[in-house]
Amino acid sequence: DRLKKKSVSISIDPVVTSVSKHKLWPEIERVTMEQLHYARLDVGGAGGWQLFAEDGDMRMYRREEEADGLVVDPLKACHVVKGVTGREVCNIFFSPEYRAGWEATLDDMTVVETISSDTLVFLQTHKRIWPASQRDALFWSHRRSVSNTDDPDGSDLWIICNHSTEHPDYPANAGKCVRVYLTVCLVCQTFVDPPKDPKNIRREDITCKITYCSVVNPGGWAPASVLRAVYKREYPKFLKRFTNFCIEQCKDKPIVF
Ligand code: 18C
Repeated sequence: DRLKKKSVSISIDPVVTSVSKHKLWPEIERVTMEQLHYARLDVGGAGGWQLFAEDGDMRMYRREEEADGLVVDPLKACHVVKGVTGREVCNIFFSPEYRAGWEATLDDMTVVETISSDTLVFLQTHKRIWPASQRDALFWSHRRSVSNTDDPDGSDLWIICNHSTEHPDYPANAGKCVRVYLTVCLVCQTFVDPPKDPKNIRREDITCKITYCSVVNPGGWAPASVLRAVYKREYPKFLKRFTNFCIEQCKDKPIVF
């Protein structure tokens, strides 16, 4: 009987194995789960979040914070979008082919490493804001779904986590750009109302709840007043533009749950 048990073969997906052996994997795992936890915390109470933008169902909160004299204000935003699923929204946020369609601050984007189909490393250069230097960002981006046992009405969660990293071929501050350091997450959950047999669900029955969190360290000198003004203008613009882009992309396509 013992011998029989030993001969049972276990098949391990080679892609999953190689991802989990990548040197960044422990960090990707830890930061993604930390960000998910952080995104799910309420903005009320002792967190000190102040509402700075509101438009329809969109709410944006920030905390004024500095690190070594640089503005690093954390941002947390909530939005509710009809007609799209969390999986669709996360797919558009993650996939390189859509980025230029919604990321208005972008000058250039390159995928410098494919760790897995759900984990990429991006190098981006962003538009310059006078009088500061142009910025670039090098970060891993990871997509995953997480089963959701806490909320019986909602579906599983989808999360994209972006976090700055290093790469020997792309050192920071080597050219004209100053490197920014970011930790960003987008967490989405789909709700169907009224509850229906899955094959009869139409886009108008679907709602996607979005939480977006971001901390960006500007990496070098930038006047605080200009930076806070850019922040106040660009984040609401981003979330509206991005969610409208998702609605447009999905509207005539079959629903992807
Ligand atoms: O999360 C978002 N996008 C993802 C995919 O691109 C990813 C990238 C985040 C980039 C973070 C910001 C990088 C620097 C931007 C420079 C500002 C350009 C503004 C141009 C205006 C004409 O996670 C969505 C990101 C939405 C970004 C909103 C703006 C954030 C500003 C934060 C300040 C950063 C420091 C800028 C230094 C110069 C300021 C004087």
